[in-house]
Amino acid sequence: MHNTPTSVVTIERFIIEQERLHPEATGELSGILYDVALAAKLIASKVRSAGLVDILGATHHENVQGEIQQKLDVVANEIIIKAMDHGGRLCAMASEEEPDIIPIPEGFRCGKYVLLFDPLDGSSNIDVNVPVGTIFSVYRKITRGVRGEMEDMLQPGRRQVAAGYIIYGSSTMLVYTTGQGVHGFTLDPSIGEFLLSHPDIRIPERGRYLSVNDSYEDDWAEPVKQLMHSYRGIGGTRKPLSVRYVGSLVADFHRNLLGGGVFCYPGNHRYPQGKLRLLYEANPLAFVVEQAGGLACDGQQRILDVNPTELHQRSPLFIGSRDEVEAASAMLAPAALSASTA
Ligand code: FDP
Repeated sequence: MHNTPTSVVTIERFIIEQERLHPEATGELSGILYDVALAAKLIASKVRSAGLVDILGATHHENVQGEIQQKLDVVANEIIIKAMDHGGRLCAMASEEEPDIIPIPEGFRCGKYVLLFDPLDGSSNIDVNVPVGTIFSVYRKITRGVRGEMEDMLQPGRRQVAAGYIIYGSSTMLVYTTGQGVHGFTLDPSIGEFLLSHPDIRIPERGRYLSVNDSYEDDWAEPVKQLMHSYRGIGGTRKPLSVRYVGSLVADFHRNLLGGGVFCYPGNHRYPQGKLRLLYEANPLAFVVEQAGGLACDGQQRILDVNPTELHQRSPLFIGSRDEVEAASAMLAPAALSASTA
C-alpha cells in the first residue's frame, strides 16, 4: 500500500486495503469503523451548527419545532448508539454518558465486539467555540453468551483491537489505529468524505508542549510538583516545554501527537485518581499513542496494563512523547514502566 497525502484515499478504501492484509478478517471490525465514521459526520454537523442554536431556535431550551433542545453531549451519545446498535457487529456498548452497559436492542443480531466511547469529550468547551472530540475503543468479546457482559468491558487496554478519536476543530479529523500504526483522515465537508491526510503518524520522541491544569498544584503530591517543575525547566535541568492547555483532552492530545508533547492529569490529594476515565479516555488514547511510538502511564504503571474493575473508573494520566512519559514514570514510579514495556 503506497498511500501518501497526495493520493486521494477515502477512509472506506483505506479500511478495505487494511482488511486485505488480514485474509482471516470477516469484515466486522471494518464495519464498525465505517459506522464510527458515519456517526462522526453526523456529530460534526451538529457541532458545526451549535453556535446557531440560539439564532435558529426559539429559546435557549426549545428549537423551532418546539422540541426541547438537548445538550450536545446527549445528542452525540444518541447518534453513536443509533449508528452502531443495529449493524450486527457489536454485542454491547458502554458510554461515558450512561451508567450501565448499553445492550443491543431485541431483534438485532449480536456480533463479537464491544464498543466503549466518550461521545463528546471536553463538552464544557462547546459554548465557547473551542474544539471538542469523540473517543472510541473496541474489544473482542470474551464471554460465551450472545450478549455482551461486564467482563467484556473490563478488559485491560492492551487487548483493544481498535481505538481512535474524532476532533471537531478547524477541520474535523478522525484518527484511529487497529494495531498497525496510526492514521488520520480529514473530513472534506463538500463531499462528505473522510480523506487520508495523515498516514502513519509518528509522535516525536521529545516533547515540545506540556498540557496540564496547574491550578491544582497545591493539591499535587511532592513528586508530581517536581515533575512539573522539571518539564518547565525550573532549576535549569532541561530546556522548558511550552505550556498549552485547551482543556479538551482530544485537542490537547492531538496537538501533542502531531507536534510532540505530554498531557498530564495527575491524581491529587482530593481526587487520588484524577478526573479522566480509564475505559473511555485513557485506554483508547494510550493505544493510539503507543502505536505512534509514544507512551502512556498512570504514574505507577503502563495504562494499557491496568486491570479495570469498574465501568467508570478514573485514572491519573501521563501521555505523549516517549522521553517525557519516561521522565514521568522515572520520577513517580522508578523502574515500573520500563519493565512493563520491555
Ligand atoms: P470536560 O470536563 O469539559 O468534558 O474528561 C473531561 C475533560 O473535559 C477533558 O476533556 C479535559 O482535558 C479535562 O476534563 C479538563 O479538566 P479540568 O477542567 O479539571 O482541567
